[in-house]
Amino acid sequence: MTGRYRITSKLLLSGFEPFLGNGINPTEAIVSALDGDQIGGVDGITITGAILPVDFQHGFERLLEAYQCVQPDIVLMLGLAAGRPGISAERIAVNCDDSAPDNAGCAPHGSPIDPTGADGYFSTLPIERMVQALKDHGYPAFISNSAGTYLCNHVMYAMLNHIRKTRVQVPAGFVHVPASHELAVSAASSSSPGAPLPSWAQSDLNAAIKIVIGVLGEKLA
Ligand code: PCA
Repeated sequence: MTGRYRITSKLLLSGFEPFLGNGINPTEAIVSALDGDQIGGVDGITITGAILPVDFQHGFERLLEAYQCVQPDIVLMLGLAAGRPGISAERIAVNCDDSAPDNAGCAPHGSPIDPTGADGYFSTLPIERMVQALKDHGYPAFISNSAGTYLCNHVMYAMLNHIRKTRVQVPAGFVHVPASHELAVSAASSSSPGAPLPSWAQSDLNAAIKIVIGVLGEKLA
């Protein structure tokens, strides 16, 4: 991230509904817990939450609706990356949908998200500082160089593409979170035996995202 934004800011926080074999999406619980919160006092960040459908046709539509309604100063998108051991700040989104079926049964094979868009967009959030702050608070975190080619990459790409094409200065980016204990337990009991998913307490996931938002609220030098 290279610009500045006001100390008093509106942050749009998105998460997703459950998808594929995951009966729970911990990002839904994070967004519900933080919706309406003010982080950093009266001069801090006010959070508005949006839960998106895991649907190539309607996922970004829902995010854009919330974006246009809230007119946020910052956009932080969240998604579940079941199997990853820590919080991962995504570096880049690519112009490609290529995946297993979404919740509406749509399984794209290498289609561009926007045929007129750039091949990729870098996150405009301070990903290094976000990861460092998480580690400083004792939470495992890392930068990820691929958000995949499913819904998370799709909405990250589409949001950054929209921001670029409308020539506004709104920092935006994506953070993947690991499974919650609840998801790991339900996955272990519903699928074939194997190592359980790495998982975190939901309260730690919520706390970690608050730390990330705290970083976004710091005035950039
Ligand atoms: N994770 C999926 C889509 C929805 C979610 O929470 C992904 O990583 O693309």
